[in-house]
Amino acid sequence: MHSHRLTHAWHGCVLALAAALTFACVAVPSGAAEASTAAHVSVLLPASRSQCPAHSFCMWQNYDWNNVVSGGFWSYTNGDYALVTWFYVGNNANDQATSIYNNRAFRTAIDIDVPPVSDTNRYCLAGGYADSNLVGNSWPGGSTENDSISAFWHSYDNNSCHF
Ligand SMILES: [Ca+2]
Ligand SMILES: [Ca+2]
Repeated sequence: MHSHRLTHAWHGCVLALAAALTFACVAVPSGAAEASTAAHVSVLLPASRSQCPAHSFCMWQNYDWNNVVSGGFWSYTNGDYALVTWFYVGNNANDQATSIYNNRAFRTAIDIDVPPVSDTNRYCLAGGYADSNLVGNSWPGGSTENDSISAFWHSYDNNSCHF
């Protein structure tokens, strides 16, 4: 499988570079060397919360807001959706999100179901809210939050979701 080999080759390259940088940091622990190393590390990890466009709610299939090697990334930008209305996250994103970032000044709600079947299993996230790993999180009803988000709702301010 050609693409499979490429993925492994890229992964190996990243690991080798990370190991080299770690060694450099330990071997030359001067302030200048540390600054240089930090800059290189940031280049090695381009995918992060910064991947989320302005005024958007974003979800990643993997933890740490990272889809460098694999995994989906989905963004829902303010203005593309009616406000205070539930929307399906889409077939690809449904029940997949493990890290999320509300890169909006306003609140965004999420729900376990679409359309929501009750008021129980939903959250109203504040503007700027971020969670790098939903594993271990639960909905108010007790079920696991990881790989379960199916709907989102854009509020029009940061006071509440105005359900
Ligand atoms: Ca996931
Ligand atoms: Ca769901």
